[in-house]
Amino acid sequence: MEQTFAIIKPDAVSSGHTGAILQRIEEAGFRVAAMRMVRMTKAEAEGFYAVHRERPFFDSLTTFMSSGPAVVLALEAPGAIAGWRALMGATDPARAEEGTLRRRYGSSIEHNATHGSDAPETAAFELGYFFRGLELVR
Ligand code: FUP
Repeated sequence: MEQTFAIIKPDAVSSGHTGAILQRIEEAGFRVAAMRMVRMTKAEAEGFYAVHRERPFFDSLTTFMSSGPAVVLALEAPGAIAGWRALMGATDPARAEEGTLRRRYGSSIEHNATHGSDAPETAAFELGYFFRGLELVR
């Protein structure tokens, strides 16, 4: 069994798509091991995306991620990391496959509705950034 870290980003929360995305998550067979609504500060968003700090989109991305409430999740399934990235689709919604969450709910490469860890090491860092061990419910 594998765990991954997911975010329903501020664009999807503010446009009222939280419930629909959670339904897709459950229908796809993920177990929700932890879930919380957060309003990140700019500094918290910068810490989360620290690997991107040299990228030209860093300031805009972290401003967006701290612009309103988001939902953070720990998702569990066999192959959860790759499975959740497949359900999300490509980073740019315009390039994401039909039927994926980013295609359906994203509106730009920045406002792309969802986040998912890309590897076991990033999943471990990202889960630990938002959840204490005690919050991962069995
Ligand atoms: P992903 O792993 O699919 O979330 O994509 P990346 O790690 O490449 O990018 C992280 C986040 O940066 C994306 F979710 C959206 C944002 N981003 C931009 O805003 N502009 C870009 O050109 C690339 C990424």
